[in-house]
This record gives sequence, structure tokens and C-alpha cells, in this order.
Amino acid sequence: MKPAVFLIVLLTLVGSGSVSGSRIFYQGAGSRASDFDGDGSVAFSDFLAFANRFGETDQTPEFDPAFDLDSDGSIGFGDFLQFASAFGTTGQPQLFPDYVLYVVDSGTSLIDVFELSTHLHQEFLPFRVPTGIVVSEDQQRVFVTEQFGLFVLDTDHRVLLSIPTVGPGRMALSADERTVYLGEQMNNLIRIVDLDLQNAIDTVQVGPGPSELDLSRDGRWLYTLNASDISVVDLSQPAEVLRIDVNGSPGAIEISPDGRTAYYTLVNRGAVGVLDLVTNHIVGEIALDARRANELKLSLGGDRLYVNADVSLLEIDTDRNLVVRSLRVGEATSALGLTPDGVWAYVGTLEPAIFRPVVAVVDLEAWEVVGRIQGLSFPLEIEFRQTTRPGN
Ligand SMILES: [Ca+2]
Ligand SMILES: [Ca+2]
Repeated sequence: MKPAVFLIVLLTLVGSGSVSGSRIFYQGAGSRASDFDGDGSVAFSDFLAFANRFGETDQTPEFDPAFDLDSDGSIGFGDFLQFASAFGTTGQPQLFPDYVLYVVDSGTSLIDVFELSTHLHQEFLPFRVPTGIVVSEDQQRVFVTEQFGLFVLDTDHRVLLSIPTVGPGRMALSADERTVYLGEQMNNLIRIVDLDLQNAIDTVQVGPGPSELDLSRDGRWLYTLNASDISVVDLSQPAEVLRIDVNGSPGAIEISPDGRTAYYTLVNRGAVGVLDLVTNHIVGEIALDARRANELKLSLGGDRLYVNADVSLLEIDTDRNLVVRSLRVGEATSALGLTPDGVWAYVGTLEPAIFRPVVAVVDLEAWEVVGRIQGLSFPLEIEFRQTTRPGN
């Protein structure tokens, strides 16, 4: 159908009912944005859906920004032109797994809960400067750290337990999930919290400004990323036994599945450091074509490392320690999450066209941005929870 014919049909259809939208919404990238019913093709059913929305603005109560293709705050002719040029695109529907996505949004002090399979925003969890989120192995509990407390939530996000804390910080969870190690950035220490006792049982002094932290696979060693070094804490004492100078500001850390290697980003130098955990020696650095390296995540098997660097997501082959692919995702990068099935990356970034913070959704196999979650303020942390039990 030609745009002119379209427009006549469009003007005839304006004014039908609708379902109200949300501040947080998903929009496919490129022509996918016009596939409103998500069946993979931009066809007449999408046109009908679009026509129902034509004329709405962000001032009208039922405005759904997913139809505002040019993001100018109203669903009008500019959107129609974009839709018309996408019309006729065919493809397969993209099936997203049964996970709930949590985005710690430090700009709003909210944790946004978003369902991947339906692309629907579910709820906001209000916190006071949330900084960290971890989901339990059985996917039944959610641990959150914020300015004033450590919280344990159930899958309906009811608070099961809360323990007061001092200042914002990140956490690491022991393998038996009964102990939380909390970094207190302002106090240069780690607080060890026993969840059974619901209390802090010890503290360990570490280097200045501990932010990220991670545990060795055997649970004995804790690594904290400080302002300019990495502390190694022997939890059997517990005490800091070594401080490793990394010649830069470490930003995020990942430990390989075999437990022998840690990778950490150097935020101010655009590099990834490689630390041998058997000897605690830095064995190398992977130089990136970037000024900043932000978050990083290892693939399930550990053979690939994904890094948010400047405006791009990078893929590193960990056998050769080489960057093998680079994908521009926006104007900057922040948080990074990989779905546990290893198929998708969710990347906090700035959308170039509208210059607003979004989470870009990357198909890791096709290596392309397939869509964006919009309406966020500053994605600081990204976590997933499986909503169907394994085997179901
Ligand atoms: Ca469609
Ligand atoms: Ca528009």
C-alpha cells in the first residue's frame, strides 16, 4: 500500500480505544519499531494498531510512546512516514526468554522491573539510592543494597528481611547464600553480614573506596575494587592480605568459571586487566580502542568477555585475549547484563537520536541492536531473574 492510500485509511480509523502505556517501554530498532504486534513483520495489523493511536500526544492520558517513532511527544505525520517506509518488512518474531529484568536506576532511586517475554514494564521498586542487586541461585530471592539497608525480597518483591547499613555499596553473596559481603565505599571497609543472625558479624579494612567486589569460586578469597587498586581478603581470617596496584581505576570484575582468572575494567584508561588468581599477579592487559571501559560480563562458558567501552559493546575472545567484535550501541555506555541463557546483552547507553538514557537490547549471535528500553534515567546495574523454573 502506498503512503497516500495509507493516510486515507489512517484518518478514517482515528479515534478508537486503547490501553494505557507506561513510562518504561520497549521499542524495536529500525524497521522493527513499526512491528507493534511483535510478529516479525510490519503489516496491516500493525497499521491498524498505529491508526488507533494516531493523534495522541504525551499530554493525552492513553499516550503510548511505543507508537511515537520519532520521539517528538506526539503520534503524528512524522511517525506515519517512518511507519510507511518500514511497511512490508518481513521477518521472524523475536522470542525473548522468561526472565524478569531489573534495572537499578540511580537517576530515579527506583529499581525498574520489566518482563522480557512480553516487553512489559511491571513495577517500580522504590529504594533510597539503590546500588546493587543480586538474584539467588534458585531464582526465588532478590538481594538489594541501598544507602540505608540491605534488603531481601521474594519473587513478589515483598520484603522478607532488611538490615540497616551505612552508606551505599555493592555486595557479594556467599555460595550458600547465608552471608553477604557489603562494600562500604565511604568507610573503606567490607561488612560481613550473617543473614541467619540478621546482623553484621565482622568488618575488614580494605583499600580506599571499595566499590565492586567478587568472591573466589571456593569462597575463601574476596576481591574488592578500590579507587586505584584491588584488595585481596582472606575470609578465613578474615583480613586483607594483599593490595594489587592496577595502575588505574578499576570499575568492574568478573572471575572465570574455572576460578583461575579475573578480568577487570580500567575505567580511566580504556583497558581490561587480566589477573591470575592462583598467584595474584597481573598477567596482562587487553588494550581497547576506547578512552573508558565500564562494565564487563563473561559468557556462560567463559570463552567470551563482553565489555562496555565508550560508545560500544566489545566482544573479547578470552583464549587469545583479543577484541573480536565491536558494536556501536549509543553515545555512551553504563551497566551491562547478559541473559543467563547467553543469547542477549542488555546495555545501558544513551540513545543517539533522542539523547536519552536507554537500555539497548543486543542479539549476541546476530551482533546487532534489536531494540531499546526507553524511559530510564541512569541504568546503574542490570540483573535477571528466571520466572519459570529450569525444566519447565
Ligand atoms: Ca507485525
Ligand atoms: Ca512523533
